[in-house]
Amino acid sequence: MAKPNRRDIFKMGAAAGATAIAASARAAAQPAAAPPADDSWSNALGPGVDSRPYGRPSRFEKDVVRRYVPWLSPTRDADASFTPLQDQPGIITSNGLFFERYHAGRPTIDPDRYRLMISGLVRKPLLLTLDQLMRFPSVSRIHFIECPANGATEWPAAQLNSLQLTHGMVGCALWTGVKLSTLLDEVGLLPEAKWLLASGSDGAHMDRSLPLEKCLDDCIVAYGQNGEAIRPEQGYPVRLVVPGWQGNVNIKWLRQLQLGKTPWITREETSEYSELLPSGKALGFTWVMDAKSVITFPCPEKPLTGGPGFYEIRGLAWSGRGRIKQVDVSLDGGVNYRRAKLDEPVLSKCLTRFTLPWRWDGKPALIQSRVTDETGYVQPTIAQKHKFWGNDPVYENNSIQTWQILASGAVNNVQIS
Ligand SMILES: Nc1nc2c(c(=O)[nH]1)N[C@H]1C(S)=C(S)[C@@H](COP(=O)(O)O)O[C@H]1N2
Ligand SMILES: [Mo]
Repeated sequence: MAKPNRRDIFKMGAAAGATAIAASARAAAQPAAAPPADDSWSNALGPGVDSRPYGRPSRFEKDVVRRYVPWLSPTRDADASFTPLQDQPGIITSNGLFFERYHAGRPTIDPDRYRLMISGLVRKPLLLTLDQLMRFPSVSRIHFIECPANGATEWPAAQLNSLQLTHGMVGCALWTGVKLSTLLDEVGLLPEAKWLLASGSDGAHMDRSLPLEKCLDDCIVAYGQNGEAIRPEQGYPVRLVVPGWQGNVNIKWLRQLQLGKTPWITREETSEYSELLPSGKALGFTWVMDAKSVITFPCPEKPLTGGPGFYEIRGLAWSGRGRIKQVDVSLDGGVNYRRAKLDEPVLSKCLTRFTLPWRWDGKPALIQSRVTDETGYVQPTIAQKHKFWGNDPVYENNSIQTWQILASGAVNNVQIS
């Protein structure tokens, strides 16, 4: 298909046909006869730098906020919120919109009193202040963090008619900090050290065991998030970033790294974050987040409002195993697929943006995206997932999402079995 230019886009809308919707779209798409007159904002001196020492989005963006599902959060303060992916234009999640997950709420940590302890099977245990941590050689990397419970409500059926609430427990940021391997080099690992326990200083003292191989690979003890200090929501002043692995091992408000011989098998590794399989056995340490993709436009929150004609289908794909190789988009519920275009940059363990030009004929459609990552892993259908996980799982729902487009342009969350 030739790349439509701007005029083609309008023409397609205008040529599209006879329905009432098409007629209103045609009206909306008519080029204006004259340029707009100066509005009030063009005739006044606006406020200057002093009025806003810390910037905020335009007040017209006030509905772009994190949201939560009341029945999933029975306590007064919701313990999980979701990123509004439908309003995220690129691969970076704004700090104010990054999803939150709290096991015991959000502590307020005084950076002057912050300490990071590295202990256990090491030659030289260390107790670091924040200033001392920041003196180490540093790196900056863009990675997503996703809670494995993202999409949990959608295991039994399509339940929540929302992109934000079905897929928004993921965010992607530029994390800056010290490579964990650098710190482990400093303390000197004893030969018996094979595992690391990372724990937080929140009321939950959330702690997870990590195999040394991953710790020495790409983990970051991070203090920066998208060009400023890590937000309190994300672990101020320091969090562990474990690229591509389950959100819950990315310990926030990090206070201790302990080296040992074997995994600790903490509460977070038994009563939580393990999954009962149909065989009756529980599967633990399912760290890697398998590849997932979703169409972010159109979606339930962003219907097709312009009638038939040209639209750009847009979406996000990510994999805990590495880079995205390809994304295929279906317009007919998974019968036929077209290859989408991947937007640069395509980075490892990072959100990747994809687009596909689409001329909507105004008829109902079932749109889906399916990602393949660089290891060849292909995003499964929900039926394929149920085969392995059984009928009542909680975690790891990375199945293909179907959005149903109605003739009105409205979009619904549906499940195709
Ligand atoms: N100390 C601590 N770390 C934590 C948590 C927590 O409750 N306490 N929640 C974990 C869970 S379950 C997830 S999914 C991620 C969420 O990261 P975010 O809140 O920055 O989005 O943080 C993890 N790290
Ligand atoms: Mo989580």
